[in-house]
Amino acid sequence: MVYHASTVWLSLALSLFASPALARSVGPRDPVPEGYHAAPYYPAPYGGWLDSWKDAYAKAQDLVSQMTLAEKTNITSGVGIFMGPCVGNTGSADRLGFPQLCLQDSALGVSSADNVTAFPAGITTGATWDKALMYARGVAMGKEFRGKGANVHLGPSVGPLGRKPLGGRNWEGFGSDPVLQAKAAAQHIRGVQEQGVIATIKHYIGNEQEMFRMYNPFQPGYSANIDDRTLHEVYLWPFAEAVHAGVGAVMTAYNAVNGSACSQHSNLINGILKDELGFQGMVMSDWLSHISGVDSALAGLDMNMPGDTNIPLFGFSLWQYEMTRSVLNGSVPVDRLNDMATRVVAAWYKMKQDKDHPRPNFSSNTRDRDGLLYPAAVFSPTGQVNWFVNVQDDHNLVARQVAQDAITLLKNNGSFLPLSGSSKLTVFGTDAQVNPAGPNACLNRACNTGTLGMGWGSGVADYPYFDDPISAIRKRIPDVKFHNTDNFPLIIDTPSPDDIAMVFISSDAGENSFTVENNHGDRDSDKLAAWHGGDRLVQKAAEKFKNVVVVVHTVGPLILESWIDHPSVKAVLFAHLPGQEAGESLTNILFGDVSPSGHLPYSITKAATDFPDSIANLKGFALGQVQDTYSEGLYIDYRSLHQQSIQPRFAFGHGLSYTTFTLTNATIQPITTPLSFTPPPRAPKPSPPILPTTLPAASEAYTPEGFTKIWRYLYPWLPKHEADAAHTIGVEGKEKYTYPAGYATEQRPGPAAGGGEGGNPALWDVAWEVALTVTNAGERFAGKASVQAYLQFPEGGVYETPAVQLRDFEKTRELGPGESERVTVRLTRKDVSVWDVELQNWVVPGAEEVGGGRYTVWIGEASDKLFLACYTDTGECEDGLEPPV
Ligand SMILES: *[C@@H]1O[C@H](CO)[C@@H](O)[C@H](O)[C@H]1NC(C)=O
Ligand SMILES: *[C@@H]1O[C@H](CO)[C@@H](O)[C@H](O)[C@H]1NC(C)=O
Ligand SMILES: *[C@@H]1O[C@H](CO)[C@@H](O)[C@H](O)[C@H]1NC(C)=O
Ligand SMILES: *[C@@H]1O[C@H](CO)[C@@H](O)[C@H](O)[C@H]1NC(C)=O
Ligand SMILES: *[C@@H]1O[C@H](CO)[C@@H](O)[C@H](O)[C@H]1NC(C)=O
Ligand SMILES: CC(=O)N[C@H]1CO[C@H](CO)[C@@H](O)[C@@H]1O
Ligand SMILES: CC(=O)N[C@H]1CO[C@H](CO)[C@@H](O)[C@@H]1O
Repeated sequence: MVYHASTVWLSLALSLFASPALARSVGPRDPVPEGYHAAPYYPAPYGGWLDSWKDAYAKAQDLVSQMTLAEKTNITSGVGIFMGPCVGNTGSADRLGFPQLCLQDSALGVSSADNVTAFPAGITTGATWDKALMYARGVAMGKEFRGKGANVHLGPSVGPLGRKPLGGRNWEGFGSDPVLQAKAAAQHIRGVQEQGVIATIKHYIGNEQEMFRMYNPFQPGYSANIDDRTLHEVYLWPFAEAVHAGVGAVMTAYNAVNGSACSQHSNLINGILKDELGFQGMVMSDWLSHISGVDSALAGLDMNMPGDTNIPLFGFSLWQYEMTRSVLNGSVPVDRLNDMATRVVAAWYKMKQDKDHPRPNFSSNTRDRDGLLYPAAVFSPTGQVNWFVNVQDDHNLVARQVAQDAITLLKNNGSFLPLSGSSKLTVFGTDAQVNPAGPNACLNRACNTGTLGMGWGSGVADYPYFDDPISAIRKRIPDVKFHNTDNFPLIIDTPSPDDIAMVFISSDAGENSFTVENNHGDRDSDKLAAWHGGDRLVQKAAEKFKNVVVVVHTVGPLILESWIDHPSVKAVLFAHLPGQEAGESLTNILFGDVSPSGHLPYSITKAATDFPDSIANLKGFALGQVQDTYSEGLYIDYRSLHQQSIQPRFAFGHGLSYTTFTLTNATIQPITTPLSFTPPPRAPKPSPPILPTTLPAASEAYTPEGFTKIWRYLYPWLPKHEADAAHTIGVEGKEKYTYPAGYATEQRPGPAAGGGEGGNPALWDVAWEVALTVTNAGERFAGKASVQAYLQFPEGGVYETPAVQLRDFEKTRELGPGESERVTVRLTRKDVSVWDVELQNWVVPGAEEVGGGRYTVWIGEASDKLFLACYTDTGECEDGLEPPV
């Protein structure tokens, strides 16, 4: 979440409510539905016990051991919103050479900055189904964040996961499936962090709609009520994979889970993230979601962003000077603050930011060269804030490749596409041309004017330029007719039978901080219809023209029924959200330079009601806490449709090519088998070395003499008398903080499901490998094939599982006619496991100990094109089968 400086004064109107007394402790909660509970989990596990982080922790401990109390509290909190160049700026420990950290949005590029690349959005990247491109986009983005001097990249986003088609921020992530999200996120994280930038997996967890997500003085954020198995097998899955990939930071979500706010949920942070998943980096709050001081620290939060309470700009924080006081008075144990600070510094060392990491050379607050250094201060010094460093390099190439390889051909009746250069084309729709006021005319892209390249909110970046579809089409067909309107013209030349209408339509969504055309972040107003009457525009064009091609820029699925079967509608392309490279990426496909190879990262149903109410609808206003209960369990997207035997219009994973592929000669190879029912026991959790826990001297908290404070900037210091008073309480130990129920101080041994980054290391043992030959069976076009592997669990058994679940995918290189490639997909122990809530562990339902059973690995180009299967019991593969669903 990001406020622009121009909204500062708006926020001031909230001044009536500005008081630290608004803090909400973990204490009494609003009632959640029967059976959902947020069990306490204390204490916060120390970081530093895993080999992969050992060196970083050794250096971090050395540095933190030299820090004063005020230095430690300084680096674990922001210094206030708009108090520096980045959307988040921490305090520093300058004396020891530890700088302020710059935390910057977004998941698709450096936000609020000039001379950067506006990459295709996450949903577009997911639609490529191409791990190499997911990685390459991460590499390019990491270079840009580093080049601008950011330490922390606030991406990737895998939460929302895309449970609700109407959800506002689904497009920031990679698609409505845990494995697609997980593999894309892992590639992205690897790419970004290899450039020395800390990636942040967000938003942890259950942020599946925008409306009512935030705590405010009148109402708590909604509660996502999720049962343990669903959490593990669906929503946590991509977070676990991100931790396994070594992600340096996690951001908590605005909403609550089971009634307890994510920023202070001890079970989610201490229990699941830090103990079970063994997360070694730092956990930050989402912007202005910090609602308790001591309690959030005890629950495992390591960094408060941007430093303020949830009402910003008054110079109030629940940490900084209050954290200093809480440690001095004995409420927050010294070892907790040490661990918080060490986690922050360890992430910094892990990405080698101690070696020549650039300082921020841009400002999120202005595009001018000079500006206020601390815009939120009442009196701020000014100086140079923008150096206009161009970090784009040749990243337009990877951006275009992603945009192009994501384009998903849903329908192509009679091989209508590709077009020839002599096609007689008439283009309709405002979505074909860039916003006439400029691509960045709307603050945070909070409008849907012109070609839709990204959604709105904090998850955006400024376009350096915009290659729009109409300009790219004119390069091919200079005299193309263009009706830049969403109303079909009343008078139009009668088209001849070979005239082609190309209609551009869109659907937008974004963050709840902005409302666009009555959509409050989520698509609550337009729902699953095209905006601006786009469906009507297609119908009118189809009445008039014999040949219609529809191009859709969209944040997610739409209902296409009003025109999809019209005989004039020959071809439909989903171009998703292409970012700056919307034009040539599209014409390369339209005119057949390359075959389309994108595949749907979600299902497109015939009716919104094809999903149960808990998925299909947003939760509306309620008195007290809005309750969003995941009563559908594991059954979202295609899992839900299979369960109900409902045929979608276009299935998850669907995508056509100009050529055809055959998948043959499959083999299945056991690797680490037989599998025991539960993973081999984890290694005991070593006790990491810890720093001394003696109460610091009060003097470590004194404001230095002669220091001139900037009014409303957040500092870690206390006036001498306050520091002394807090210290006295801490030494006497008579006044006790009222700790939350279940509070404990003894480090736990760590759960059986843990043991490494992401969980028990054995979960990543490859159990089976399936290899197959993909051949381009066409005669004219080259193309890339998507190979998708879906797992069917053994029949019977005590664990009910979805009919099939995506477990791995690969994309071939471009294969010429007749060319082949051997492709391998893999199943890990985790892939063939389910989460047993009694055992609190991953179990293998087909293990021999429990009677064995056949797993079927279905391979195909889409979830409804599964004709090839391999069996784990016989080790055989069969072709030409009826699909299982
Ligand atoms: C939420 O409540 C359900 C039902 O009791 C439980 O299975 C799950 O573990 C709880 N989740 C968290 C994160 O506490
Ligand atoms: C805290 O950080 C701010 C901003 O970098 C800095 O001015 C101040 O000196 C720091 N305080 C300590 C104790 O290092
Ligand atoms: C210590 O200070 C914190 C922060 O102001 C406060 O919440 C807590 O109640 C205090 N604890 C004691 C024992 O005074
Ligand atoms: C596909 O095109 C053929 C003619 O080429 C037509 O008969 C048929 O109705 C079309 N199908 C759809 C679904 O539009
Ligand atoms: C089939 O796969 C096997 C095993 O990888 C390989 O040796 C063989 O050459 C393949 N045959 C064809 C026709 O692709
Ligand atoms: C190369 C480039 O795009 N430079 C731009 C960097 O940003 C400044 C300010 O917006 C522009 O004037 C430059 O053209
Ligand atoms: C504040 C700061 O470090 N600015 C630097 C940003 O990058 C440019 C170009 O590398 C430098 O000249 C600035 O000093």
